[in-house]
Amino acid sequence: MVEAKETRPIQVGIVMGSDSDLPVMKEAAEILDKFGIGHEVVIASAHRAPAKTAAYAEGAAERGLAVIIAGAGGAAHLAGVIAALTPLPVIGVPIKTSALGGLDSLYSIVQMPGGIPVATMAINGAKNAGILAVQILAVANPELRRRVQQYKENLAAEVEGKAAKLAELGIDKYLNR
Ligand code: RP5
Repeated sequence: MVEAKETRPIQVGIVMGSDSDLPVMKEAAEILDKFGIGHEVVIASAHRAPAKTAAYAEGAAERGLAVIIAGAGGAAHLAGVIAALTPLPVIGVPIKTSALGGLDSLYSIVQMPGGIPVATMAINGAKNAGILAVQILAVANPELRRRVQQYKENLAAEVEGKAAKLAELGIDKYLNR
């Protein structure tokens, strides 16, 4: 469940090219909520609303944002354009498309020219975008870093739990639980 009204200081901007990206991009918001990080969710297309996109990117650092996550599909230039216009780190999320499966989005986002990096996630990798944003913020926040560490330890414990269950039950019983 993602909060509708943000009351925390906004540290991360989640931007997407269309509301059709929202079902994927909400996974980034959910991670930020899990770690208690204030964020905003914005629709701003590089092609359909270039002036809005430029104004958002140019004003983000001054407004106190620390990281921008940008998701788009197809000719996905949103993350790159934002990265060109802000000194903040930009994390790109290629959205899966029906025509080309998201490879179009991935290539559009990942193949940035030297000097303007976009940290590109997997296709539909909004969850990892949220985690990476938290890790960037955690560099200067020991308490947040401790919680990231705990998150990773929980993942390892889940794997251990599954491995133990598989060893106990065998393949068929494990799959038919
Ligand atoms: C991109 O075009 C958006 O990021 C979206 O992934 C894709 C399709 O947009 P809609 O036609 O669904 O609005 O700019």
